[in-house]
Amino acid sequence: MKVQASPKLDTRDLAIFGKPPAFAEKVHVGRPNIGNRERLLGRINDMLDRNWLTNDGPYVQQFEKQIAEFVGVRHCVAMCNGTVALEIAIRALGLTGEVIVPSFTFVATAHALQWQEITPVFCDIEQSTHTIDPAQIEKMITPRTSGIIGVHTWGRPCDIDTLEAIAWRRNLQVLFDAAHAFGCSYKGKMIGGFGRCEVFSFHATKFFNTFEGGAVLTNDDALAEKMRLMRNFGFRGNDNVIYIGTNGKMTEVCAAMGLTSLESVDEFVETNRRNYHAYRRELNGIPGLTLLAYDESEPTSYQYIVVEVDEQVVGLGRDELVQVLVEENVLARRYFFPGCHRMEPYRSYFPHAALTLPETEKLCRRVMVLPNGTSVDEGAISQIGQVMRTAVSNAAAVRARLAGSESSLPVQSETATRSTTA
Ligand code: T4K
Repeated sequence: MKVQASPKLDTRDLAIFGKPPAFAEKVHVGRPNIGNRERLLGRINDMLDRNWLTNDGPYVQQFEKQIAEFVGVRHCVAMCNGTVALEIAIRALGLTGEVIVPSFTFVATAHALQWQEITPVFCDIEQSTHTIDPAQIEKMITPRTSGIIGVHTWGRPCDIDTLEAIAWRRNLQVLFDAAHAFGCSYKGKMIGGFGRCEVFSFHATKFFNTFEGGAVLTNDDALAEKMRLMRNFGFRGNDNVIYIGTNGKMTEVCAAMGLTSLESVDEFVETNRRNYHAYRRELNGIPGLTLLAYDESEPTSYQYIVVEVDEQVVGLGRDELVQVLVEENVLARRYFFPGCHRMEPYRSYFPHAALTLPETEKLCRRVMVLPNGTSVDEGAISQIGQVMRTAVSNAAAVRARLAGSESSLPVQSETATRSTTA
């Protein structure tokens, strides 16, 4: 990544005013971390020599063992991706009818339910935590409710104790979408061991990746056994299918990447941590911008650099600020925009859902995520911070300029957003 020489100290230095972008190449959110290439290639060569490419091969078995040890949980069932892992976990737990989930999540959480004709019932989040609001959950329980899926958004655990207590009291199952939360912990215990089970994603864009991949972790022996059957068509031994199943297997090459990533996991976290603190320094004191904080007394991955934009204070909306950054080749992302409840098929099924999700609605309009990981360094972060500072300090001029230009973002204005719920 090459930072262009000129600092962006003045409005006229910004790319939206026709100056060269801050970065010669695009800087992405979710650029994969690659560990030791030689060790990865060595493993791939061994795999090719063995001529064993998938179907519970030696790398997958080793990967499962090491992940289970890392997290401190009895079973890790590796899968081809996080979405299929969620689907299998949901099915193995026998969830039916309705399941309560936050709408502020990646759409896979909801799809994994709806794919099996289970209705995701969207619950609001707490503004301070960005995770499901336990106080709202109770109001959404009906006789058809079979479970709750909490999402550890940004790797910050949801209120696990309260969710488990509600589930116990109301005789519901609780599981966690921990796609963001590998390497994070809750009250001193690693995420992976809570609820009936927890689901990780190891997609390329996660700080710890297996190219594509996921896993379900559980301390429940019978549940783990059931999920192993389900991910392999229900086969127990040759020609003996004892259960309905699908193909959820992780391949050997993905496990090879996972084993290699695991060797570098501390390094990845340290890079993220350093970058997070650099962002803290750079964004400090910019009025109206709040960088989401991590609880540093707990292990965390520091993967997500989440900024909330208060339009009233900044004088620019989140979308405008994202547009300024995109023109500088910084591909900041609007996370979980516009919210699952505004995506199909949910938008058609529940046209009035927004009325019960005020905090989700607000957050979807305010949040953006900035690049992190091994592909950015302090120099790049300093330049990104400078662009944001300059844009905010000159909000009126920036807004006027953007109003006269074509937006590259598929912007859904607040007015347009509201009208879809009416
Ligand atoms: N639950 C939650 C809470 C999740 O966040 C996710 C996944 C899931 C469940 C499901 O897990 P998986 O089935 O995915 O394992 C990405 C990821 O595809 C997805 O894994 C992730 N969450 C979601 C939040 O983000 P996109 O649509 O943002 O990906 P994409 O292709 O736009 O890539 C993002 C950026 O990363 C791009 O700017 C380019 C860069 N990139 C991406 C890839 C794949 C690279 O530089 N190299 C690459 O190889 O969905």
